[in-house]
Amino acid sequence: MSTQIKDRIALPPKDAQKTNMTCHFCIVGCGYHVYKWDANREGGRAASQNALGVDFTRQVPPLQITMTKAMTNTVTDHSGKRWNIMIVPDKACVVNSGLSSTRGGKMASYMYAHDGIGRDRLKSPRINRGDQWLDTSWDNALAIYAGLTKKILDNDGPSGLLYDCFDHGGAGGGFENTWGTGKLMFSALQTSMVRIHNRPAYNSECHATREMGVGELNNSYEDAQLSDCIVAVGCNSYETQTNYFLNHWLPNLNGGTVDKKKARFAGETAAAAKIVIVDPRRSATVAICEQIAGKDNVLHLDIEPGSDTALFNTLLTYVVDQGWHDKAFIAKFTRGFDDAMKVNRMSLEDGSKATGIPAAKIRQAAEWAYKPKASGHRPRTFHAYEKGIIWGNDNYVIQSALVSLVLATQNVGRRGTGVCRMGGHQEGYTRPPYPGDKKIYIDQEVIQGRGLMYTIWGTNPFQTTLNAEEHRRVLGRRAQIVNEAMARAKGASVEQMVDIIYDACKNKGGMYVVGINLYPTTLAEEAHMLLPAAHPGEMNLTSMNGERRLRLSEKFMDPPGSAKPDCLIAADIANTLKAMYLKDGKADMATRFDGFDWKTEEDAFNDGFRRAGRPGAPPIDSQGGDTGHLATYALLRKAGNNGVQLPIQRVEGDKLIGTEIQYADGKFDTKDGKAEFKPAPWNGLPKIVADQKAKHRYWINNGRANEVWQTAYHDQYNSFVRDRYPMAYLEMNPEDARTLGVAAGDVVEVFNDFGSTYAMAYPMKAIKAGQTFMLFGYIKGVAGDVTSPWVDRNVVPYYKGTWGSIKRVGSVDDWKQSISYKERRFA
Ligand SMILES: Nc1nc2c(c(=O)[nH]1)N[C@H]1C(S)=C(S)[C@@H](COP(=O)(O)OP(=O)(O)OC[C@H]3O[C@@H](n4cnc5c(=O)[nH]c(N)nc54)[C@H](O)[C@@H]3O)O[C@H]1N2
Ligand SMILES: Nc1nc2c(c(=O)[nH]1)N[C@H]1C(S)=C(S)[C@@H](COP(=O)(O)OP(=O)(O)OC[C@H]3O[C@@H](n4cnc5c(=O)[nH]c(N)nc54)[C@H](O)[C@@H]3O)O[C@H]1N2
Ligand code: SF4
Ligand SMILES: [Mo]
Repeated sequence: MSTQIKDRIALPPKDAQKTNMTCHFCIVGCGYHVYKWDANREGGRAASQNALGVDFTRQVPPLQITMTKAMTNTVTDHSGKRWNIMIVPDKACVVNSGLSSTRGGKMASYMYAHDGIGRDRLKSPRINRGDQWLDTSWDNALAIYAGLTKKILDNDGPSGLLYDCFDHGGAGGGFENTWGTGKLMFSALQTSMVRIHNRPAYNSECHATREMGVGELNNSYEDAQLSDCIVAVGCNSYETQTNYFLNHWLPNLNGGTVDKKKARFAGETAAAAKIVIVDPRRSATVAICEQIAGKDNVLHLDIEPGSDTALFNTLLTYVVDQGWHDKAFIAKFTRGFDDAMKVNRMSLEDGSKATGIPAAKIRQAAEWAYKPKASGHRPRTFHAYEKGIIWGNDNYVIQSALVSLVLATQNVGRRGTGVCRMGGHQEGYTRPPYPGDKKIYIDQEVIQGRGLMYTIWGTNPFQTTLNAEEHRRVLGRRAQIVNEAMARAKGASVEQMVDIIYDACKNKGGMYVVGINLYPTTLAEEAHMLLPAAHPGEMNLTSMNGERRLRLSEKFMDPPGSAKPDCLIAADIANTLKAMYLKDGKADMATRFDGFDWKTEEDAFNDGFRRAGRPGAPPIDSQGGDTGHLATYALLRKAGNNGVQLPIQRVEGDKLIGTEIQYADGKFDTKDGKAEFKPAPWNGLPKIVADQKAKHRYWINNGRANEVWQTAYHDQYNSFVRDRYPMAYLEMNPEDARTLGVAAGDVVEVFNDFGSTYAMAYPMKAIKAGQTFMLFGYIKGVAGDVTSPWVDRNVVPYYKGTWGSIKRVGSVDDWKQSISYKERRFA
């Protein structure tokens, strides 16, 4: 037995295994190196004696290396051998240049160790027999899963099979796993009753911009360093896309990249970038930009919640009236400008009224972003946006307004420009086409009692969906019907149990609920089966970041117990069904489950991502495009943490050559290659939301905090996070708090017509009167409980548009001692 080193960080010896890892978590996709070595050994402090090549015999100079205790762990493989691991940021990765973040820097601690933070990981399939959870074998779990699926397929057709599934990259995603799950759901089962992990239907976050011919990830992170102005809309990038902001925005805001601009754009005026931030809230990003760029170079447009469309229409009108738009570009490369202008035209006065922003400030923003520079060139303005408008007031219309403004000023396809999602997770989409012809609001199907079996795959709607309280109440009631039936079934065989479950679902309104996850999570409170999944590091996984950079994260350790990559779980399900249909003599059905004979995740990658262009292969939707087949694991391994930016152009020797910026040739993603302007009428708030606003006093804005990753599925076990945030916090205006008799750390109830939830009050000067900001998706205090069921024409929700009342409930004495209520903004 080795002893774990506790009093210091063990250094990797010279011969430690070194592999590449893209951070599991956010879109940015920072590059890391994983070192792994026998837990009985450690490297020496001399540079020649450790794999980091750093001299630890002297004080290490500042920023030479980022290395903390949280970046280390001791793991055990399936044979019982113990290994030390260290996961440190890669200095040579162009994404993060050696930076980590409070999330990515914890990756090593979050890898499974029996005595570590991840100790509660699912290690084997679990089934609920009505009153208790039992660990079981894959064979047993699959027999029930596939048995029930088959019974539903045979009797009711695929519409009885509901799925809520990830569609992204990074942990709980990746090209391998989107393909595996997609092939199962869409080609094999052929169900259209599928929603995506963060919205209640199978749709896009970016319908309008795609229809306009402008894909949402169209530049490189480097373009943020080359821009003259950054217009950041509804994104809090310091906290949510941290190293994109720190490594690519700040160097431009502080003037550090001016020489680079001069060299690149000879003859053009070049200066430090200015930034316009559109966010009703003074976010940490606003505060930090003011520090770095100076207040004079930061314009915070703290618009009325949900009024972005009015702002973009007003800016467009002002630009056109000044003659700052690019007439030649509009004429040659776009269509629909005149028609859009008829609808989008909005005067400064009307725009100011709708947004609450003084006309002078709107004019100022237009001058920074769109007025020709001293050299006569049009400014290079990068438009960044994320959930403040994606989950904003009518996603489709806001994006139509924003991208119309961008097209009129040709701020796409030129270096230093772009109109891009800042992004959430990394991307990793490769699936057969969705089999349905309309968007189905799956949550409402559940609420209305439809569907018989629900698989919740790498997501947790209890904490993250809209109208979440009602959704969970109904789902819980339906799950309980199945529990009662199962509890009465004594000594049933698998076949008998399947019949009992089916009867409870089909005839009594029940629903059989399966979670496929790393952890039991809050899903376990209602689910009937849990299947253990593996995450990056325990499998090989490819994903692409917000500049379409594709990387391979290499497997370096075993998953806990019998946990498996999601693509191989999908294959197991398909293969079990195939065998069942063959046994039944139904060869035609059996063939639907062909093509899952994968041994490894690489097989799934080759079958999915690399499929395009292969003769006879059925169509797929893939971010790999038609050159995806050029990417092999072997070449990606060589490409390391810098990978390749999709689409791949060609292979030179063993180097993949990618694409830095899209639309440089003026050819957009429409049939005739012309970008399309779109009318974007300003309609105010949707009625159902406006009604809540009229009735309830506080805007319950909601979103993310730097330290917390998503539903806190790892973080909840880490005292570093959990002690700081025992419950979702609610930032509120100090005067409002006083009026309500609420002190810092008090528990408050937030409620409206749709539900009620609880939060920990966090009074803060930066928050305006009548407004709040609640941590979303948390384990305790679910913001989604009070969001309305409203969705736009494409079933995209308005999570940010919530109004509620607030009431003090009580206080927790403990918290007053242990939790700081200092300003979260950089002051
Ligand atoms: N009110 C409000 N609601 C929102 C939002 C908001 O801003 N406000 N934002 C929305 C957005 S953008 C998002 S992305 C969603 C997030 O909503 P979810 O997708 O529900 O949240 P996550 O925590 O990302 O869920 C990941 C789940 O998968 C598990 N998991 C992690 N890795 C793996 C893996 O490799 N395999 C498997 N099988 N499971 C894994 C985790 O344990 C966790 O339970 O919330 C949405 N809901
Ligand atoms: N630390 C951390 N980082 C993350 C995540 C995480 O969980 N934790 N999750 C990742 C994921 S999946 C996602 S999708 C991204 C989300 O990244 P972001 O979109 O940057 O994060 P949010 O906090 O959801 O919302 C951003 C801002 O929208 C503003 N907002 C609210 N209403 C409006 C409005 O009407 N108009 C405008 N213009 N702004 C508005 C809010 O005040 C908030 O500051 O973050 C990713 N990065
Ligand atoms: S910025 Fe995002 S990708 Fe980079 S280390 Fe942090 S969480 Fe990971
Ligand atoms: Mo997201």
